[in-house]
Amino acid sequence: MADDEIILADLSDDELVMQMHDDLYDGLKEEIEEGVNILISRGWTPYDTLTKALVAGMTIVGADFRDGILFVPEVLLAANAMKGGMFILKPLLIATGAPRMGKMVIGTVKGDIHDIGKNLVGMMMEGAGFEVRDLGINNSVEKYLAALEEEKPDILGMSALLTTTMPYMKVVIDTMKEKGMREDYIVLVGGAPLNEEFGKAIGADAYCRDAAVAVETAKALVLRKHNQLTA
Ligand code: B1M
Repeated sequence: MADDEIILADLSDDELVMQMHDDLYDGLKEEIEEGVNILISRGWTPYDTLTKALVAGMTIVGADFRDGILFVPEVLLAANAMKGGMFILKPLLIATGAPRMGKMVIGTVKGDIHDIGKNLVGMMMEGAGFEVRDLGINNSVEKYLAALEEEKPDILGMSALLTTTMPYMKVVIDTMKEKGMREDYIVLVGGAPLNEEFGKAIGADAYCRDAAVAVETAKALVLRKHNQLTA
Protein backbone atom coordinates (compact mmCIF):
# COMPACT_ATOMS: atom_id res chain seq x y z
CA MET A 1 0.00 0.00 0.00
CA ALA A 2 1.37 3.44 -0.93
CA ASP A 3 2.19 5.70 2.04
CA ASP A 4 -0.11 8.43 0.80
CA GLU A 5 -3.12 6.15 0.19
CA ILE A 6 -6.21 7.51 1.88
CA ILE A 7 -8.02 5.18 4.26
CA LEU A 8 -11.65 6.28 3.90
CA ALA A 9 -12.68 4.75 7.21
CA ASP A 10 -10.11 6.91 9.05
CA LEU A 11 -11.63 10.18 7.80
CA SER A 12 -14.11 12.30 9.76
CA ASP A 13 -17.59 12.60 8.27
CA ASP A 14 -16.84 15.98 6.68
CA GLU A 15 -13.52 14.81 5.28
CA LEU A 16 -15.11 11.64 3.95
CA VAL A 17 -17.86 13.57 2.15
CA MET A 18 -15.25 15.89 0.58
CA GLN A 19 -13.20 12.86 -0.44
CA MET A 20 -16.31 11.25 -1.95
CA HIS A 21 -16.89 14.38 -4.04
CA ASP A 22 -13.33 13.98 -5.36
CA ASP A 23 -13.78 10.24 -5.92
CA LEU A 24 -17.04 10.80 -7.79
CA TYR A 25 -15.30 13.42 -9.91
CA ASP A 26 -12.59 10.84 -10.68
CA GLY A 27 -15.19 8.14 -11.41
CA LEU A 28 -13.92 5.81 -8.68
CA LYS A 29 -16.89 3.47 -8.27
CA GLU A 30 -15.40 1.16 -5.63
CA GLU A 31 -14.35 4.08 -3.44
CA ILE A 32 -17.82 5.61 -3.74
CA GLU A 33 -19.40 2.30 -2.74
CA GLU A 34 -17.05 2.05 0.23
CA GLY A 35 -17.79 5.64 1.24
CA VAL A 36 -21.54 5.05 1.10
CA ASN A 37 -21.20 1.94 3.25
CA ILE A 38 -19.09 3.84 5.81
CA LEU A 39 -21.58 6.73 6.09
CA ILE A 40 -24.49 4.31 6.51
CA SER A 41 -22.55 2.35 9.16
CA ARG A 42 -21.98 5.65 10.99
CA GLY A 43 -25.74 6.18 11.19
CA TRP A 44 -26.21 8.53 8.25
CA THR A 45 -29.67 8.30 6.71
CA PRO A 46 -29.81 6.99 3.14
CA TYR A 47 -31.33 10.33 2.08
CA ASP A 48 -28.52 12.43 3.58
CA THR A 49 -25.91 10.10 2.11
CA LEU A 50 -27.55 10.43 -1.29
CA THR A 51 -27.95 14.20 -1.29
CA LYS A 52 -24.84 15.35 0.61
CA ALA A 53 -22.29 12.87 -0.73
CA LEU A 54 -23.57 11.80 -4.17
CA VAL A 55 -25.88 14.49 -5.58
CA ALA A 56 -23.66 17.33 -4.31
CA GLY A 57 -20.65 15.60 -5.90
CA MET A 58 -22.47 15.29 -9.21
CA THR A 59 -23.25 19.01 -9.13
CA ILE A 60 -19.49 19.72 -9.16
CA VAL A 61 -19.07 17.32 -12.09
CA GLY A 62 -21.93 19.14 -13.87
CA ALA A 63 -20.30 22.54 -13.45
CA ASP A 64 -16.97 21.37 -14.88
CA PHE A 65 -18.74 19.54 -17.72
CA ARG A 66 -20.52 22.80 -18.56
CA ASP A 67 -17.25 24.72 -18.47
CA GLY A 68 -15.46 22.27 -20.76
CA ILE A 69 -13.10 20.99 -18.05
CA LEU A 70 -14.64 17.50 -18.08
CA PHE A 71 -15.79 15.61 -21.18
CA VAL A 72 -18.32 12.85 -21.87
CA PRO A 73 -16.03 9.87 -21.07
CA GLU A 74 -15.12 11.30 -17.64
CA VAL A 75 -18.73 12.22 -16.90
CA LEU A 76 -19.80 8.70 -17.84
CA LEU A 77 -17.33 7.32 -15.30
CA ALA A 78 -18.67 9.72 -12.66
CA ALA A 79 -22.22 8.64 -13.51
CA ASN A 80 -21.18 5.00 -13.21
CA ALA A 81 -19.66 5.66 -9.78
CA MET A 82 -22.82 7.48 -8.72
CA LYS A 83 -24.94 4.54 -9.85
CA GLY A 84 -22.76 2.21 -7.75
CA GLY A 85 -23.58 4.28 -4.67
CA MET A 86 -27.26 4.52 -5.58
CA PHE A 87 -27.44 0.75 -6.00
CA ILE A 88 -26.45 0.32 -2.34
CA LEU A 89 -28.89 3.00 -1.19
CA LYS A 90 -31.85 1.82 -3.26
CA PRO A 91 -33.09 -0.97 -0.93
CA LEU A 92 -32.55 1.30 2.07
CA LEU A 93 -34.57 4.12 0.53
CA ILE A 94 -37.33 1.73 -0.45
CA ALA A 95 -37.53 -0.30 2.79
CA THR A 96 -39.53 2.22 4.76
CA GLY A 97 -42.72 0.19 5.11
CA ALA A 98 -44.67 3.21 3.89
CA PRO A 99 -48.36 2.54 3.16
CA ARG A 100 -49.32 2.01 -0.48
CA MET A 101 -49.89 5.42 -2.05
CA GLY A 102 -50.55 4.79 -5.74
CA LYS A 103 -48.78 4.01 -8.96
CA MET A 104 -46.42 5.97 -11.21
CA VAL A 105 -45.07 5.42 -14.68
CA ILE A 106 -41.85 7.37 -15.23
CA GLY A 107 -39.39 7.75 -18.08
CA THR A 108 -36.88 10.08 -19.71
CA VAL A 109 -38.19 11.65 -22.92
CA LYS A 110 -37.23 10.87 -26.49
CA GLY A 111 -33.72 11.93 -27.53
CA ASP A 112 -32.49 12.07 -23.93
CA ILE A 113 -30.35 9.40 -22.28
CA HIS A 114 -29.85 11.02 -18.85
CA ASP A 115 -31.32 8.68 -16.25
CA ILE A 116 -29.72 9.35 -12.86
CA GLY A 117 -32.25 11.94 -11.71
CA LYS A 118 -35.16 9.89 -13.02
CA ASN A 119 -33.83 6.79 -11.23
CA LEU A 120 -33.54 8.77 -8.04
CA VAL A 121 -37.12 10.00 -8.31
CA GLY A 122 -38.25 6.41 -8.90
CA MET A 123 -36.39 5.19 -5.81
CA MET A 124 -37.74 7.93 -3.58
CA MET A 125 -41.27 7.34 -4.86
CA GLU A 126 -40.96 3.64 -4.08
CA GLY A 127 -39.67 4.56 -0.64
CA ALA A 128 -42.75 6.70 -0.14
CA GLY A 129 -45.05 3.77 -0.96
CA PHE A 130 -45.69 4.26 -4.68
CA GLU A 131 -45.46 1.39 -7.13
CA VAL A 132 -43.18 2.55 -9.93
CA ARG A 133 -42.88 1.33 -13.51
CA ASP A 134 -39.67 2.73 -14.96
CA LEU A 135 -39.69 3.04 -18.74
CA GLY A 136 -36.01 3.93 -18.93
CA ILE A 137 -34.63 6.50 -21.36
CA ASN A 138 -35.45 7.84 -24.83
CA ASN A 139 -39.22 7.32 -24.64
CA SER A 140 -41.46 8.20 -27.56
CA VAL A 141 -45.03 9.37 -27.03
CA GLU A 142 -46.20 5.94 -28.21
CA LYS A 143 -44.19 4.23 -25.49
CA TYR A 144 -45.57 6.51 -22.77
CA LEU A 145 -49.15 6.00 -23.95
CA ALA A 146 -48.77 2.23 -24.20
CA ALA A 147 -47.47 2.13 -20.63
CA LEU A 148 -50.37 4.27 -19.40
CA GLU A 149 -52.85 1.89 -21.07
CA GLU A 150 -51.10 -1.12 -19.60
CA GLU A 151 -50.41 0.10 -16.07
CA LYS A 152 -53.31 2.52 -15.44
CA PRO A 153 -51.15 4.52 -13.02
CA ASP A 154 -52.21 7.58 -11.02
CA ILE A 155 -49.19 9.53 -12.19
CA LEU A 156 -47.14 9.98 -15.33
CA GLY A 157 -43.65 11.32 -14.60
CA MET A 158 -41.38 12.65 -17.32
CA SER A 159 -37.73 13.63 -17.04
CA ALA A 160 -35.60 15.74 -19.42
CA LEU A 161 -32.10 17.08 -18.89
CA LEU A 162 -31.56 18.87 -22.18
CA THR A 163 -33.09 22.11 -23.41
CA THR A 164 -33.46 20.35 -26.76
CA THR A 165 -35.50 17.45 -25.35
CA MET A 166 -37.69 19.19 -22.77
CA PRO A 167 -40.20 20.44 -25.41
CA TYR A 168 -41.01 16.77 -26.11
CA MET A 169 -42.94 16.70 -22.85
CA LYS A 170 -45.49 18.99 -24.49
CA VAL A 171 -45.80 16.55 -27.41
CA VAL A 172 -46.75 13.83 -24.92
CA ILE A 173 -49.21 16.02 -23.02
CA ASP A 174 -50.81 17.37 -26.23
CA THR A 175 -51.26 13.83 -27.53
CA MET A 176 -52.89 12.84 -24.24
CA LYS A 177 -55.27 15.78 -24.69
CA GLU A 178 -56.05 14.81 -28.29
CA LYS A 179 -56.91 11.31 -27.16
CA GLY A 180 -59.11 12.64 -24.34
CA MET A 181 -57.01 10.95 -21.65
CA ARG A 182 -55.14 13.92 -20.15
CA GLU A 183 -57.50 14.28 -17.20
CA ASP A 184 -57.15 10.60 -16.25
CA TYR A 185 -53.60 11.15 -15.00
CA ILE A 186 -51.56 13.44 -12.83
CA VAL A 187 -48.62 14.60 -14.96
CA LEU A 188 -45.42 15.55 -13.13
CA VAL A 189 -42.31 16.80 -14.91
CA GLY A 190 -38.75 17.39 -13.78
CA GLY A 191 -35.14 17.79 -14.83
CA ALA A 192 -32.41 20.39 -14.41
CA PRO A 193 -33.33 22.78 -17.27
CA LEU A 194 -37.06 22.94 -16.40
CA ASN A 195 -38.83 25.40 -14.14
CA GLU A 196 -42.29 26.02 -12.80
CA GLU A 197 -43.23 28.34 -15.64
CA PHE A 198 -42.30 25.71 -18.22
CA GLY A 199 -44.34 23.09 -16.36
CA LYS A 200 -47.40 25.35 -16.47
CA ALA A 201 -46.85 26.34 -20.10
CA ILE A 202 -46.83 22.73 -21.34
CA GLY A 203 -49.90 21.80 -19.27
CA ALA A 204 -48.29 19.56 -16.63
CA ASP A 205 -49.91 19.37 -13.20
CA ALA A 206 -46.62 20.27 -11.54
CA TYR A 207 -42.92 20.81 -12.04
CA CYS A 208 -40.81 19.04 -9.41
CA ARG A 209 -37.44 20.61 -8.57
CA ASP A 210 -36.00 17.44 -7.06
CA ALA A 211 -36.91 13.92 -5.96
CA ALA A 212 -38.10 15.01 -2.51
CA VAL A 213 -40.42 17.61 -4.06
CA ALA A 214 -41.65 14.96 -6.51
CA VAL A 215 -42.66 12.74 -3.59
CA GLU A 216 -44.41 15.54 -1.70
CA THR A 217 -46.20 16.76 -4.85
CA ALA A 218 -47.24 13.25 -5.81
CA LYS A 219 -48.66 12.56 -2.35
CA ALA A 220 -50.60 15.83 -2.27
CA LEU A 221 -52.04 15.48 -5.78
CA VAL A 222 -52.99 11.81 -5.36
CA LEU A 223 -54.78 12.69 -2.13
CA ARG A 224 -56.58 15.57 -3.84
CA LYS A 225 -57.61 13.28 -6.72
CA HIS A 226 -58.97 10.64 -4.34
CA ASN A 227 -60.87 13.32 -2.38
CA GLN A 228 -62.39 14.65 -5.61
CA LEU A 229 -63.44 11.14 -6.63
CA THR A 230 -65.10 10.41 -3.28
CA ALA A 231 -66.73 13.87 -2.95
CO1 B1M B 1 -25.18 15.47 -19.94
N1 B1M B 1 -25.71 17.35 -19.99
N2 B1M B 1 -25.05 15.45 -21.88
N3 B1M B 1 -24.50 13.68 -19.68
N4 B1M B 1 -25.09 15.84 -18.08
C1 B1M B 1 -26.11 17.97 -18.73
C2 B1M B 1 -27.61 17.82 -18.52
C3 B1M B 1 -25.65 19.47 -18.95
C4 B1M B 1 -26.46 20.49 -18.14
C5 B1M B 1 -24.15 19.58 -18.67
C6 B1M B 1 -23.63 20.98 -18.80
O1 B1M B 1 -23.41 21.45 -19.86
N5 B1M B 1 -23.46 21.61 -17.67
C7 B1M B 1 -25.83 19.63 -20.51
C8 B1M B 1 -27.21 20.11 -20.96
C9 B1M B 1 -27.19 21.53 -21.48
C10 B1M B 1 -28.55 21.96 -21.86
O2 B1M B 1 -29.27 21.32 -22.56
N6 B1M B 1 -28.90 23.12 -21.38
C11 B1M B 1 -25.54 18.22 -20.97
C12 B1M B 1 -25.17 17.88 -22.30
C13 B1M B 1 -24.95 19.04 -23.25
C14 B1M B 1 -25.00 16.55 -22.73
C15 B1M B 1 -24.64 16.05 -24.14
C16 B1M B 1 -25.36 16.75 -25.29
C17 B1M B 1 -23.10 16.15 -24.25
C18 B1M B 1 -22.53 15.78 -25.58
O3 B1M B 1 -22.74 14.69 -26.08
N7 B1M B 1 -21.81 16.71 -26.14
C19 B1M B 1 -25.03 14.55 -24.06
C20 B1M B 1 -26.50 14.32 -24.44
C21 B1M B 1 -26.87 12.87 -24.55
C22 B1M B 1 -28.38 12.68 -24.73
O4 B1M B 1 -29.11 12.63 -23.77
N8 B1M B 1 -28.83 12.61 -25.96
C23 B1M B 1 -24.83 14.30 -22.60
C24 B1M B 1 -24.44 13.07 -22.07
C25 B1M B 1 -24.23 12.81 -20.73
C26 B1M B 1 -23.63 11.52 -20.18
C27 B1M B 1 -24.10 10.27 -20.96
C28 B1M B 1 -22.14 11.62 -20.24
C29 B1M B 1 -24.09 11.57 -18.68
C30 B1M B 1 -25.44 10.86 -18.40
C31 B1M B 1 -25.28 9.53 -17.75
C32 B1M B 1 -26.60 9.02 -17.22
O5 B1M B 1 -27.52 9.75 -16.87
N9 B1M B 1 -26.68 7.71 -17.15
C33 B1M B 1 -24.31 13.06 -18.49
C34 B1M B 1 -24.38 13.68 -17.21
C35 B1M B 1 -24.08 12.80 -16.02
C36 B1M B 1 -24.73 15.05 -17.06
C37 B1M B 1 -24.69 15.92 -15.78
C38 B1M B 1 -23.22 16.23 -15.49
C39 B1M B 1 -25.31 15.37 -14.52
C40 B1M B 1 -26.76 14.93 -14.65
C41 B1M B 1 -27.13 14.18 -13.39
O6 B1M B 1 -27.13 12.96 -13.38
N10 B1M B 1 -27.36 14.94 -12.29
C42 B1M B 1 -25.52 17.19 -16.26
C43 B1M B 1 -25.13 18.47 -15.53
C44 B1M B 1 -26.17 18.91 -14.54
O7 B1M B 1 -27.31 18.52 -14.57
N11 B1M B 1 -25.77 19.77 -13.65
C45 B1M B 1 -25.47 17.09 -17.72
C46 B1M B 1 -27.63 14.38 -10.99
C47 B1M B 1 -29.12 14.13 -10.82
C48 B1M B 1 -29.40 13.61 -9.44
O8 B1M B 1 -29.78 15.39 -11.00
O9 B1M B 1 -30.72 14.73 -13.26
O10 B1M B 1 -31.02 17.09 -12.36
P1 B1M B 1 -30.91 15.65 -12.10
O11 B1M B 1 -32.24 15.15 -11.39
C49 B1M B 1 -32.81 15.79 -10.27
C50 B1M B 1 -33.84 16.89 -10.64
O12 B1M B 1 -33.58 17.49 -11.89
C51 B1M B 1 -35.15 16.21 -10.53
O13 B1M B 1 -34.95 15.30 -9.47
C52 B1M B 1 -33.65 14.72 -9.59
C53 B1M B 1 -33.16 14.29 -8.24
O14 B1M B 1 -33.19 15.28 -7.27
N12 B1M B 1 -35.69 15.42 -11.65
C54 B1M B 1 -37.02 15.08 -11.68
C55 B1M B 1 -35.09 14.86 -12.72
N13 B1M B 1 -35.96 14.17 -13.45
C56 B1M B 1 -37.16 14.28 -12.83
C57 B1M B 1 -38.40 13.74 -13.17
C58 B1M B 1 -39.48 14.02 -12.35
C59 B1M B 1 -39.32 14.83 -11.19
C60 B1M B 1 -38.09 15.36 -10.84
O15 B1M B 1 -40.64 13.48 -12.71
C61 B1M B 1 -41.73 13.63 -11.92
